[in-house]
Amino acid sequence: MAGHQLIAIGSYFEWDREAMSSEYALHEVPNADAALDLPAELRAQVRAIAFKGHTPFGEKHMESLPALGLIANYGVGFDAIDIATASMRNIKVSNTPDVLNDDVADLAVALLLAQSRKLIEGSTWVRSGEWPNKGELPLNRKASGRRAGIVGLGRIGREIADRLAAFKMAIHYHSRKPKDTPPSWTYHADPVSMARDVDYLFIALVGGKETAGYVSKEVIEALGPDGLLINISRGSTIDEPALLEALENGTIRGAGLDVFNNEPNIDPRFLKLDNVVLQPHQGSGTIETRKAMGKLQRDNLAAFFAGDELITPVN
Ligand code: 8YV
Repeated sequence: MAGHQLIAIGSYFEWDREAMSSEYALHEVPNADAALDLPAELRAQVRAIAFKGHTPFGEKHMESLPALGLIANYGVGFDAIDIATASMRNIKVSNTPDVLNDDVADLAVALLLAQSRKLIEGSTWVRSGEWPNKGELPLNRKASGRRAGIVGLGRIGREIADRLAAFKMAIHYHSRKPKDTPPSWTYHADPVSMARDVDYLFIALVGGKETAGYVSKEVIEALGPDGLLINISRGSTIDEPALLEALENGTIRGAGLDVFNNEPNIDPRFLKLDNVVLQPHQGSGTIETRKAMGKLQRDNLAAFFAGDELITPVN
């Protein structure tokens, strides 16, 4: 159907494409730079885009779309979008928070369990056919009942903490300000002191310039040789070279990582480590949640074109 012109940047599922093309005159491009090559006549008419992915969308892209009023982001994190420039140009930005909290928090816990209980090694042990010869898997480590620290107690951080509380863990957290939490949870103003006091460090920060390298070498070292670090936020939130060094030297026991710098071409040093569980940025990657994210993105587009308030505005 030909309604408003809509550029969809990134790779969408069939259910999203069908839904978008039933409402709009849809123009799909694989990334932000490809949008620059669309005909000038079309670009001049486009008032909204559906944005997906992690490659930067900045000033030159906004300049090439002179009528742009909305960037509807598919994802809670909007670090790929230059928000300051968008705001300066009166371009609204929306995202897809909350609908993915459960999945991302589930994956954080799964990474901890996979790391502590050596699930990947256990699976290989069985599949290799060597179980009868090799016998029992070498003993792993107890996961429940220890001390967990959450860096960033936002919506996802809170879901992680609630899950860990059910694993009988003592909950510590670090954020800009203390939050309304159960009285037994411990607030830390300083991430280094928190890392010193916990066994597991979960990173649930918002990505972007403000949090780049926030989990510093000092924080990682403070976690200590029995510590595990789990990151489901953005690779950028950690000093990645310091993390690699700590994993290589055994300064910490291990890590569970769903996010990296330069995805999907991650630092090959990660591939040599046997104390890390690696995942391909799949935190929100369930059918249910991805459908909900697409719907929320489209609901924001519809609200914009109807002249209504955005449902989940960013700026
Ligand atoms: C991605 C995510 O958006 O929501 C986020 O911030 O990182 C993910 O859900 C997903 O990879 C789709 O691009």
